[in-house]
Amino acid sequence: MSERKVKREDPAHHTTDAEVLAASRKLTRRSFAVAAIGAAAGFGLYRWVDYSRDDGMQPVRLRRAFQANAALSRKVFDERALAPTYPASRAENLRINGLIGIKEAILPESWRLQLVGAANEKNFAQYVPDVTTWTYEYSRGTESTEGDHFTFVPPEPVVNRGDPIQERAGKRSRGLEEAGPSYSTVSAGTPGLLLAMADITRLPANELVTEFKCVEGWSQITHWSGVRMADFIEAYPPARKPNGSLPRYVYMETPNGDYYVGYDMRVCRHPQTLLVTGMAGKPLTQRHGAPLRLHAPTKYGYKQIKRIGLIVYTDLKPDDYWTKLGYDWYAGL
Ligand SMILES: Nc1nc2c(c(=O)[nH]1)N[C@H]1C(S)=C(S)[C@@H](COP(=O)(O)O)O[C@H]1N2
Ligand SMILES: [Mo]
Repeated sequence: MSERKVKREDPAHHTTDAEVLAASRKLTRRSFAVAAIGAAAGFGLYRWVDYSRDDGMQPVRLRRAFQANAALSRKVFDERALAPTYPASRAENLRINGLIGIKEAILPESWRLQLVGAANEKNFAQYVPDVTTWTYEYSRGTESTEGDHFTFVPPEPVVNRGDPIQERAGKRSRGLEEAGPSYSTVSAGTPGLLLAMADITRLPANELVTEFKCVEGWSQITHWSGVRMADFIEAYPPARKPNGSLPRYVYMETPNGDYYVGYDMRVCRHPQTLLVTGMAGKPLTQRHGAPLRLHAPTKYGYKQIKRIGLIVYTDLKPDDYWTKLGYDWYAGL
């Protein structure tokens, strides 16, 4: 794996990889202590919690305890610290968990990344006056890629809930899953860039072997490949406000808008946050989020959106699927 060093100064928080590494080492021992306390507390809870959910998340009764822990872990695992990395030989096959927004197999050639909020967007060849007119196409059959079997689930009927965001001519309703529609999605007539995969894979390639942690209590060492989100942000920088400041947040959603995640800009600029195109040395499979998903190793799995269709740079704190259902926004480990 290649751990490319960031040589220039990071203007977002003035830290270099070396500083980040030093901070990370200092914090490791304390993280262990907290993990041990968490595990002890968790043991007691396991006996009375109902595990009826099948969406890859904790039962409701665990959420309150999780939120209390989150405030603590934020202090312990600073967002600038580096997550530990492992030799590729230790990587496992990541299980598939959570299919919100990706139940239908997308036709890869119909995929584009909509980017809203980039600086000088009209100067890009990929500029379009309305990103929302892009139509994603879905497969009518079944997709099977090397053990990752994708079963086609028929699209749900269009239900008009009277939400103006959903009234997009000829398009399926959005936000039909538990958390409902996102208030951060972009409305018709929003200009931006429509990026193809080549616009992303032209950026420096990176590999990373990290421990992937789901909030429901399992973790696996996973081998990722893709490009740094920080490099993406440098290639397609956010527009500054008149006072010169950069937007504080990044919003992402699936092409159908059903799953959506909000991030602090510094999380997206973290040197280990990747736009992932491959896993275990192979192209990413659809149920792991092909063609493009996020990996942020300082965050729990629910912040690691699979199948990104839209990225928005914004100063308004974005809507976030699981935060709406009671989970912590920071989702720090
Ligand atoms: N689009 C989408 N992304 C998602 C989810 C989801 O349901 N839909 N679930 C999240 C959760 S809770 C986890 S643990 C990880 C699981 O990723 P994996 O299936 O590649 O293991 O995806 C995250 N990203
Ligand atoms: Mo998860």
